[in-house]
Amino acid sequence: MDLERYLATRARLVERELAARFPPLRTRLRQAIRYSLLAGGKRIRPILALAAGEVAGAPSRLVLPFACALEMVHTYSLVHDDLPAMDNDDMRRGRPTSHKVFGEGMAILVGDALLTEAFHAMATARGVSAERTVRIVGEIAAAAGEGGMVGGQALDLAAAGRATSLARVREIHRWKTGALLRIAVRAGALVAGADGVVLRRLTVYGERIGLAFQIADDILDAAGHPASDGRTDLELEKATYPAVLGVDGARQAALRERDAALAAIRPFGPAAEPLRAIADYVVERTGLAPHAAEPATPAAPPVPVARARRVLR
Ligand code: GRG
Repeated sequence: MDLERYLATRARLVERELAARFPPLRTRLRQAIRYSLLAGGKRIRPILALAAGEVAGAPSRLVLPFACALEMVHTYSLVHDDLPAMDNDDMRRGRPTSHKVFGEGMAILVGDALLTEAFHAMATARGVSAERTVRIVGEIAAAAGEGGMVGGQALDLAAAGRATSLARVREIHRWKTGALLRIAVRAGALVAGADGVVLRRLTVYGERIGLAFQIADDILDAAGHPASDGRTDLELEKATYPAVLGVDGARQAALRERDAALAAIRPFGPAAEPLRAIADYVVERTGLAPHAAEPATPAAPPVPVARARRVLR
């Protein structure tokens, strides 16, 4: 499959929907929201939701409000994470951070608005039963909140500058980054009404891919890769895989997570090709990982990961 094309079409779908939800307005708040939300970004969370929906049998138009909600939650977390009280970053998605352009107060409000509007988008989604919607909303709230992303951020702040163990780093990553990626996959499946073994397998995929993604991000950061803008983990004295295992150990760990993700979705057939290609891409964006030893679908042509890297950067 052509991963580049797949990612580009799905990202366009998400971009169009986000732009339609936040059309230009004269207010400074709307300008600031659009500045951060429509600034590019890989859109990996909404794309995972759409891809999991395809595996489980949900049309994109039904998954889209939930996919966009995930991107809104993610963008709010980036805007708040960049604030002086947190990572104090000047650059995000290749441009000056929200607080640098609009001021700290407005950047806080951008995050507040995006988080709230994410739940508005899900509550007003059409075509999905109220029961399913409530379940997805509850799961996204849990993944974003104290027991997920925000809790992980708190652990991360507390761990900065201290010696830490692999178990602790894994826990921080699972909460801070993994929870949202995991629920992105589950959300797509839940829109389709997936349950039982399909949901379990997709959940394992989401968990493993979430960890692989964060480890890869740690490696890129340690290597000073241009994909990771802002201040480095080293400067911030963050708990990372390379800090605990070294870069090679971290790479091996990312590969193990990728392989576990691929194993979880092995029975799924051609509809899962995008998820397989994304799993490969997630570790290959570190530039040093080989393909999975056992191709998931032997007949499938190699995924053009080099080109996909350009799209996702
Ligand atoms: C609630 C303030 C607050 C923070 C939550 C997710 C998070 C914790 C902070 C974001 C900062 C950060 C660098 C987290 C690591 C996760 C990560 C790799 C974020 C970048 O995600 P990408 O690569 O970014 O998907 P794009 O720009 O492509 O969307």
